[in-house]
Amino acid sequence: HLVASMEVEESYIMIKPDGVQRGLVGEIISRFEKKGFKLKGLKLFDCPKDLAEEHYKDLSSKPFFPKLISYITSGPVVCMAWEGVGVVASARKLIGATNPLQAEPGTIRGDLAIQTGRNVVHGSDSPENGKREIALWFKEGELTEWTQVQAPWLI
Ligand code: FUP
Repeated sequence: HLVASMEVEESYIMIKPDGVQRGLVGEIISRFEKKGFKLKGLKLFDCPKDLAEEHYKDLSSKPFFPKLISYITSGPVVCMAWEGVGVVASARKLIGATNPLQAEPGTIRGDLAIQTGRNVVHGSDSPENGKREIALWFKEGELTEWTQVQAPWLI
């Protein structure tokens, strides 16, 4: 059927420090969990400055870069690796537009945030970046391979 021809991908999803501070961790995780994607890695983590800079290196010339780095390193983040068919684009739909005021109601940012600089969650923008970011944020042994027993009902 339809999904059989589509690629299984991985997306790096991160709850940013404002999401942790505001007590939104469970709410945000549940959106991906209920959708049916498979969680392969999860940790609460204090992000060092050099890792934040590497993660956002494509934005290093932007005027907001220093503020972005101090935001991401201002408190613990929740790092997640999610797997599934089409997970990269789907996660970005669940997350909503970068500017939360433009994000549709029903999306995480549309429901839970106001400011671009406090937009509660990150999601990889391509399958390639999904792989790159998961390798960047997780060490070997921190990711778990497992079989989702409900898969026949979800796929
Ligand atoms: P997104 O993929 O939606 O996370 O958006 P970008 O990769 O374009 O931006 C990454 C982060 O940079 C955003 F989540 C917030 C921050 N940012 C700003 O602070 N100001 C901007 O004008 C654009 C992005």
